[in-house]
Amino acid sequence: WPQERTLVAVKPDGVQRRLVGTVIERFERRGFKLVGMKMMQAPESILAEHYRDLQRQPFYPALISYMSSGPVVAMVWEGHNVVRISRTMIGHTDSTEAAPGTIRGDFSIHISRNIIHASDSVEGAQREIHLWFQSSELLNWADDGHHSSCC
Ligand code: YYY
Ligand code: MG
Repeated sequence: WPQERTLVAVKPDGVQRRLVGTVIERFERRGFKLVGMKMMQAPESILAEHYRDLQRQPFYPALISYMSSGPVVAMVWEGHNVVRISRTMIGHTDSTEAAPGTIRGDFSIHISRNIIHASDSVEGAQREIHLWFQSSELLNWADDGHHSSCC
């Protein structure tokens, strides 16, 4: 069946705190497949579209400023139920509520510096993947067994 995909992004505070490797390790260890990844200074045009539903929130200007404050690492992960499982793995938006064992629960103490983004629905994931990535940047590679044997 067609595999589900989601957009995950390590936010500027996660990059500053050298948590990119930790995030990748957790997603790989869970069993998901990395099909796209890039480091970028997120343009305001992408951020405005990405957070379009939050434009009227009081924290919106600070959110855009924070997301523009340094590079992010955007990734597309693939696998069964990856959207819902990723949300569970990153934890509650508000660090106060984020359970230990989740990425936010292990590494964040404030909602405005919560390390990581993950899409919150399958439809949202499709929208965000197309917003952040060209289709040519997504690699549909096959597991061929070489990683577990050979040389
Ligand atoms: O999807 P998620 O990131 O968990 O939360 P959203 O409700 O989509 O909000 C996006 C982003 O906005 C959140 O990760 C931090 C920021 N934010 C904030 O700074 N203050 C709030 N009261 C709510 C959200
Ligand atoms: Mg969200």
